[in-house]
Amino acid sequence: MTLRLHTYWRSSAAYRVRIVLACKGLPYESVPRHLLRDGGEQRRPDYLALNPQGLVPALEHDGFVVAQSLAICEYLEECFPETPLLPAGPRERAAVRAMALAIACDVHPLNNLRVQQYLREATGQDEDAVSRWVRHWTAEGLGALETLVGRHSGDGRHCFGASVTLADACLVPQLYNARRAGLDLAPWPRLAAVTSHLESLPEFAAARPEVQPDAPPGGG
Ligand SMILES: N[C@@H](CCC(=O)N[C@@H](CS)C(=O)NCC(=O)O)C(=O)O
Repeated sequence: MTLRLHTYWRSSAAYRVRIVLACKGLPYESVPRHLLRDGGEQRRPDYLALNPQGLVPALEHDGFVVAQSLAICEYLEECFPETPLLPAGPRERAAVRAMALAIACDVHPLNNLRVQQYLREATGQDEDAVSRWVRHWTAEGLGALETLVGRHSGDGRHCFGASVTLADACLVPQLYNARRAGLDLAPWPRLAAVTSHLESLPEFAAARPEVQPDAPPGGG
């Protein structure tokens, strides 16, 4: 059995999948796709043949290719159900998915590289305007998530209940992005506490951008 993850060290969508792979104890090969070099390796024909969207991550599993981080995570959950990352009941699963999707569908896409590039290059926004855009949409999404985690966390250390779920695999990379964008996490104490606990777990540590094989020395 072989798993190959097309990834970029700083991609928060790939980071979600790396967390899930680590939580499930699945060894995999990393295939780095540098998102900035030469106009973006994710836009090269060989990669577009795998993922016509030209976005990382994509996963190859014994020749089967799947893109979209949450589709990948759900696929892994179904193929490798040990260490489940979704709870048992339909309502509980829906609650976890709703938090994961709030990040993956409503926060992350607005702040993605190609969106920021479009704002700069096609609409002529300066760095300050682009940063305000990123911070605005991130803060709005995280504010709602703070309330949801207050409702669903069982121990103040996980988004839902008292064990790691798909929502946690989405939260930690998004807070990594929020810190990169210069946001102060003080308005979201629950999210900060959950993230601080999760980042101390070996599975989450192994998925960190700075320890990936394609990370530049010193973490960029
Ligand atoms: N919804 C997709 C988003 C994937 C995505 O946007 N990936 C980013 C990196 S985090 C990317 O490849 N960006 C390249 C670009 O914008 O050109 C997923 O969850 O996999």
